[in-house]
This record gives sequence, C-alpha cells and structure tokens, in this order.
Amino acid sequence: MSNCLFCKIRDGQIPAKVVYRDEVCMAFEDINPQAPTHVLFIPLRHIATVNDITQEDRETVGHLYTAAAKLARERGHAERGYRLVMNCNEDAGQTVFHIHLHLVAGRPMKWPPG
Ligand code: IU
Repeated sequence: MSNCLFCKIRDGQIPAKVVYRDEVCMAFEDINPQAPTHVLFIPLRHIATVNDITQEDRETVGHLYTAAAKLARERGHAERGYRLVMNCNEDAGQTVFHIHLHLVAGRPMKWPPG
C-alpha cells in the first residue's frame, strides 16, 4: 500500500525504533507509548484490518503473537504479565490501517478498557 504509514516504516521511508524483524513481521516502539513497554508488531505484508485476515494469513497472525510473547519474555514481563491488543476499525480506536499487535507491559492495567 503506497500510502500506508506502517508500510513506509517497513520500507525504511519513515524512521522508527525497530526492535525486531524477520521474514514475516517486524516490531517497533510505539511513538506515543502507553506503558514502559509499548511495541507494535506488524506483518510485512499489508493487511488493513482484522476483517481482512484470511485463512492464508493464519500463520502470519500466529507469528505476530509468538514474536510478541518472545519479546515480552526477553524484557522480563512474562511473570507479571502483559497485554496484546489488535484494534479493529472505528469503535475500537484503530487509527492506522495496517494491522498491528500492541504489546503493552510494565504497569498494572485495568479491564475493561475505556
Ligand atoms: P491503533 O490500534 O491503530 O489505535 O494504534 C496505532 C498506534 O500507532 C498508536 O499507538 C500510535 O501511537 C502509533 N503510531 C506510531 O507508533 N507511529 C506513528 O507514526 C503513528 C502512530 I501516526
């Protein structure tokens, strides 16, 4: 997607603090962190919303979770816990239309979210 912010981060056209990258996904620090750890995991392939995930994307989506859990472990968040969130469309507050898994950790969190 030529006009997608996260495709531009993927391609290095917009700078980001990249913390992980492999052949399927990458992760970078959220520009407006909501917790001591706030990292976004994106598939390299552009997928606009969770509504657009297909059967063929199952491994890719699973990959985002395993990569996020690995980073959470590496940063020492496994024991106390962390939150993984993927917002979909307006009511959930999605603002960037390239799916991204938020890894939020390092402070206690409330449920339900606002
Ligand atoms: P959302 O789930 O679509 O609401 O999350 C988008 C996130 O992308 C949000 O937490 C922003 O702070 C973050 N972000 C970013 O990391 N870099 C940017 O250039 C922009 C947004 I614009």
